[in-house]
Amino acid sequence: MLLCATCLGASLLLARPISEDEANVPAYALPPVLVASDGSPVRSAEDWVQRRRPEVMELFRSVVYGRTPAPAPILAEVVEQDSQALGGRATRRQVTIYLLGRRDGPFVDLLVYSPNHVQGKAPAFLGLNFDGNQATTADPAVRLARTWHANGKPGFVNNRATEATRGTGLDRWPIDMILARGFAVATAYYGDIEPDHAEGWKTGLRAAMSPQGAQTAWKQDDWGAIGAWSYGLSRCLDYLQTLPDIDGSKVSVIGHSRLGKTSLWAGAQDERFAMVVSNDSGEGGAALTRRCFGESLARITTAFPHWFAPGYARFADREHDLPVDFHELIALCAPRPCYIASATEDKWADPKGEFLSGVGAGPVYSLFGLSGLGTETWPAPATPVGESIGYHLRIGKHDITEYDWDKYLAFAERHLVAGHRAQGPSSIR
Ligand code: GTR
Repeated sequence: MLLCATCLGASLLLARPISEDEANVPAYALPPVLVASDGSPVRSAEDWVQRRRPEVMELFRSVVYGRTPAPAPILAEVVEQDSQALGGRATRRQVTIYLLGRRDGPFVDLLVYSPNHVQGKAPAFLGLNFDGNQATTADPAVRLARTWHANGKPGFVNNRATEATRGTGLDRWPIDMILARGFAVATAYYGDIEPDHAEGWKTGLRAAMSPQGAQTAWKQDDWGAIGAWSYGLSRCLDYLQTLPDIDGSKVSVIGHSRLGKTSLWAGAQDERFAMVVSNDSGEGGAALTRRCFGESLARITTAFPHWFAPGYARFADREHDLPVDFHELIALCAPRPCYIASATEDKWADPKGEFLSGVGAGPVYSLFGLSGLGTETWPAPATPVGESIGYHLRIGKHDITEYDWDKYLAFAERHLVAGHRAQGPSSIR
């Protein structure tokens, strides 16, 4: 059995040790995605949309991520705009989005760059970031994040970002490349929506949307932080859809790791997202939890209890009783294009389990006459595959890199940009 150093301590506390050995994957049967709760088969796209999809949504809401409240109208204030940003290549907007329409309520500072060379409306990528908008770019005009951030990373002092954090996440946000390919890019700090720790909800969106505020006693199926972050993404989309230079019907939602779990849940719930990208999302994201490979349900709900509906933890070490698995989360994206990516050294996220989720979602894409991954064989590293579901296994560690973005851009070009589609799947190689 292989154990990563950071998991070793935690695994000792769990009933079933963490395993990163394929030999320890138990025999499992996935919940059949195309069998309705009454046992009847689902045979058409219409039947999926009308009958089965709502059932699967309900399972993810009631058991995994919790129930998202009805959206409130936003109030968006453009605080800074420059039509000649980045040496004239982009229009930059910095916008404060008041999530509940009130200036004294929770807000998100959204950074948007749209490419000046695109005539008309550009398709876009929208994703949350880990360290503030200032970390995603060296652009000195980008404002520092204003909300709580864990201390520990260099440049965060007294739980706030300082100038020293500017541009520290450039590798994860190849903004020039995205713009050059004709896409706009929008990003916001996830901690604006809710600080990422067990008590973070008390000063975040979830308390602000609860009648009991910070005194709320959460029920089993109430929403967790992933639900709150996803809600924030949808509100950012509300704003993007108002812009004259962005095509609001061609916005891809993207996220890495915990924010990849978030992009999947955002894309599942909000069908206005035209494409969904999960980068190394792992357990509680793209990975099949029944494989019990790498991070487990028990481990994730122990280490990060606030991410999920409180009731999700009752399936710790009982994955086989879970009425859903994560291939069905990918299926909720259908028929929209969905890209899942893994990394060879990211065993904690179960790369093969992430791929197999895509395989498991395939039958739903087939109902729409679409080919999903187009293969059931886990591809070799650095060999992208897929039609309506994309997949690659990047060589390297848990991260999101230019290699990943290049593949997501090619996939988006193929599916969302007229003219590119005709090139067919080979354009992704
Ligand atoms: C890890 C967690 C993963 C993943 C990752 C991240 O600690 O176990 O599920 O979400 O954090 O977000 O970087």
